[in-house]
Amino acid sequence: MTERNLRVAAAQMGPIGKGASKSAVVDRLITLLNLASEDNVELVVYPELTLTTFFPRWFVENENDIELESFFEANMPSPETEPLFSRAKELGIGFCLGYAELTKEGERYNTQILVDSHGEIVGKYRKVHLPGHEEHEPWRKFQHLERRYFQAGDSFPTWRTFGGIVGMAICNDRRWSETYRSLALGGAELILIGYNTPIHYAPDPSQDRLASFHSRLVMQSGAYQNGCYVIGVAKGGIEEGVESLSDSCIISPSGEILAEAKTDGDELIIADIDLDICKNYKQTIFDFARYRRPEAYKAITNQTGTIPPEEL
Ligand code: CDT
Repeated sequence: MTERNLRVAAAQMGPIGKGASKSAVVDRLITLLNLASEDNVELVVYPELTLTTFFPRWFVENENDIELESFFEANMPSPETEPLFSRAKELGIGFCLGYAELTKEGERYNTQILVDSHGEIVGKYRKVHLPGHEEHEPWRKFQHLERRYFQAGDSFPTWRTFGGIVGMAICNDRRWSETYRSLALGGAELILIGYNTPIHYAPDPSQDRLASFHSRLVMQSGAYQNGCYVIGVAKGGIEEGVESLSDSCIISPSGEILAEAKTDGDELIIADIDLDICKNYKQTIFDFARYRRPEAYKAITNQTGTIPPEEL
């Protein structure tokens, strides 16, 4: 069997305060990039909305509010992020970066880009599953207003790059089996997922103690059921008084964890992966072409909510 080896890293970030400048954040990203270079890493994955604090925790009435706008990027690279692109290119390292995107048409997305080792943006993904709520809900200890501040993306593209087929997903996407299956139907062998997961879940706090378990559960099963590597990368720790899950990890197509973060702060974890291992699963137990039965799965694309049998 051939080998398609890649040394990858998850660049977990600790908290980013509301007052932190983007340049200060980029300095932290470059510090992790330099560490990655010392270990000959080829691809570094940063978290969701890497450049700022997780601002959907605050309600802002006016969408043209200057502070709200300051969390978004109208250009990528921007003057503040350009040093990251330059340093990565200089080191010959690719990276994946999550940020809040403002398009020329004024649309706002929760976005992740994939940059190759020459500093070229080769892929862009816009978050499909936007969790939380649209309006201010004062009963919550903190808000989760992604549905107010972002439009939803509409597809799960994949790209031939880094010697394999790569796809991306963002945070809440990782809880939905459709995410991994859609990406795997596009051939994904490596799925890059940044996240910000507050440990307190206001609609059902009984889930709080399970935050770590659920995060691993979905990413490990997504990897195994689709014969993919998954890199899950957190912005964790206590940010503006809200504790978020760390637990960044790199998962193999067997579903096993290859590397995991030990801290709640800025930390680089590294793994050597062989993309040909995906075939062990994609060509056997999860041979889609042979075993999938889409004619039996019509409900998955024909309906969103549940349609139970009529009550007797
Ligand atoms: N960022 C993000 O998508 N976070 C959600 C939090 C739970 S829903 C309020 C997540 O799925 O981790």
